Amino acid sequence: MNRAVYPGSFDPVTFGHLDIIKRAARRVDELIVGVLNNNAKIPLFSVEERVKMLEEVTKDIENVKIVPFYGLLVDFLEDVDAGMIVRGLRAITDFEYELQMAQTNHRMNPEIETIFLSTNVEYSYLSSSMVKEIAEFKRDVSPFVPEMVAGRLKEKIIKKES
Ligand code: COD
Repeated sequence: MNRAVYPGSFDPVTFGHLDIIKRAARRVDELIVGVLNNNAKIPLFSVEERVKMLEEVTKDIENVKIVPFYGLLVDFLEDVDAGMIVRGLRAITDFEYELQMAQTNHRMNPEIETIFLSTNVEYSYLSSSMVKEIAEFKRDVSPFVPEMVAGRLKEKIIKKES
């Protein structure tokens, strides 16, 4: 089976992520969206919340599975028996980090390849951190994230402030 992993923080999932998920899923038998659960980064949403949101927004794509992971990405790929990592490239600013990650992962396991999908121009400026900042200042985030995610962001910000 041609199985790939699209890993990320997805804190929260945006239209940019969703576009990469849909396009990657069309090219593999199974796409596993790996949701990072490492302690180093303190996310706004818990891993359970991020997984749930991803499950909801991908429910109509049959060959997509959402799985949380902890530790090294290469170990996760071995656990789920996948040989390919999918990443999205937005701009030159992504490139250095992405190349370093791809080469490190390949060095750790030469059987693993990373493929890059270029961002859809419509979403090239979009990042989860910007969406969170916009939401914190109570502006509308519906152009950037699915409606359900916009609702969860609103709830989360209200909870944080109370
Ligand atoms: N358009 C297209 N692609 C996009 C967009 C957009 N608007 N926004 C984001 N993306 C892409 C990103 O470029 C990335 O490819 C992916 O979507 C996920 O993005 P994020 O920001 O949610 O996830 P990251 O970049 O924080 O994920 C980092 C990992 C979790 C993959 C990384 O930290 C990791 O592998 N950690 C595990 C520990 C490990 O193995 N470390 C060694 C690695 S060398």
